Parts: sequence; C-alpha cells; structure tokens
Amino acid sequence: SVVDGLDFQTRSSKMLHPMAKKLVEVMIGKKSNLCAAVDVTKTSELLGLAEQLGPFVCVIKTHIDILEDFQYERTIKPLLALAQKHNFLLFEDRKFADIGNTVSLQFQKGLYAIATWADLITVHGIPGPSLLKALEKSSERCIGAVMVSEMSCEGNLIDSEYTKKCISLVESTSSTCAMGVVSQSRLSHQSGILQFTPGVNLSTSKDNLSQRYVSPEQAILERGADIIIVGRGLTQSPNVEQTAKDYQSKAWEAYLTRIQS
Ligand code: 5IU
Repeated sequence: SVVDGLDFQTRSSKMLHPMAKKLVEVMIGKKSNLCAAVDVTKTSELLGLAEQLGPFVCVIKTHIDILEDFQYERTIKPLLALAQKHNFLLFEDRKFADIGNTVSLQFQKGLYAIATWADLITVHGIPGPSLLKALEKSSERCIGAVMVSEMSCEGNLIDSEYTKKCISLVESTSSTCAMGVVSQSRLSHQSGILQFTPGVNLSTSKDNLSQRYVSPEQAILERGADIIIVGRGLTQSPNVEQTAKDYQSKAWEAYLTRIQS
C-alpha cells in the first residue's frame, strides 16, 4: 500500500480527526508506536504498570471493567495524572456494539464514565453508522473511535465482506469520529487512518485460548500496523522496563525500515 511508504509527519497532514493528530504528535515526539494493553484486575497493578511503561509507550489500553477495586477517584484520577506525566493517551477497549441510545449511556454514565477520561475507544461495526453518530453526539472531547475490523483470535467469525464494510464506515467518518481500525492487515489506503494491531509477542506464538501472535517486525512490515498492541508480552515480563524498551525500539525500527523501503 502507498500508505506504507509515508512517514507519520506526512500522514498527519491528511488526518482530519484531532485525536489522530494528537496521537501521531505523541508517537513522533517519543519515537514510540507501542501501545501497552494492561489487562489487570487491581488498581495498584494498573497504576504501577502505567508508571513503569509510561516512558516507552504512546498509548495505554485498558479494560477498565476487569478491575475488582475500581473507584473513580482512586483509579481514574491517578491514571490521568500518569498519562499527563509520561505523555501517553488512554484507550478504553470497550468494544461498543449496541444501538445509539444504549451506547451513549454506556459511554457517558455508569461507574466508569468513559467519556470523561478516555482519548480513544474501540467500537464494533455491527450496528452501523448510528453507533458512531451517537458517540459523536455524546463526546465533547472529540473521542477517537477505533473500529474492530479484523480479529487476532483463531476461528473468529469476521469475513472479508464485513471487514470491507467496516473500512468504508471508518473512511466516511474519519473527520468526526472514527480515526482508525484494529486489524491484522493493511485495509485502508487513506493515509489518515491509523491501524492498531494486537496479537504481538516476542516470545510465544499463541496462548491457550486461541490468541495468535506475530513479532513486532511482522506486524509492522508484513501486516501494515502503525501501532502495535502488546499485552502479556509486557505485563508478565520479569523486567517490565527493559522489555518495554525492547518492544519500543523494535517497533520503531520496523516503522523506519518500512518508510525507507
Ligand atoms: N485484542 C486482541 N485481539 C483482537 C482485538 C483485541 O488481542 O483482535 I479486536 C486485545 C485483547 C487484549 C490485547 O486486551 O488486545 C492483547 O493482549 P495480549 O498481548 O496479552 O494477548
């Protein structure tokens, strides 16, 4: 794809969504296209890992509803302070998938009040444009929606027609709401659309629940990832900081290689 040869600076000028621009600015500034998926169940673990990973990542991805001791004041406030301190964005992987009215409530209300703190969120394409419209209407902060267009797990039900429909939805709303995709391959040829690719691990090729992994180099050079998402490869490392540094440099080097070829 032509997009593969373009650097983030050049692509930034094609980005219509303010959150996409902001993310790319962070990526260039920190030389990081690494997103850490911090899937842990205690607030102290989340904050501890965010502190350790912060310097090396452009984004921290959460599943805020798996915390057993979530309290807005004790979880979100310190997390926002760490995001500010280390200059990373917060990505809540909520995978919204309902009718507009319900999504709007899930986004703004409840214990988690996602709209008040997340910079990015994931959405499914199944409900169609109404979901994106609802998010746009209920987001004063111009949230960046990232659409799940392909999945990493073996046996998932997404087919290529569905994937194509997701891409056209993302491309048609890239100025207001959707700014990227989660996928396993380069799908959009619009240089403003960012590709997040999960299923990346340096030391194993699968887990025991059908997850599949590739290396950072494969994700970026063969599959077109702009940002790699790494979870347990980081969070279960005996030396989180060194491992984060390693993933960060491998991913950034792969990006530099890609734009030079
Ligand atoms: N995630 C995937 N694959 C996908 C999608 C999301 O792994 O297709 I969509 C999420 C799940 C988890 C993270 O939060 O990315 C990957 O974590 P591990 O690197 O620990 O497998």
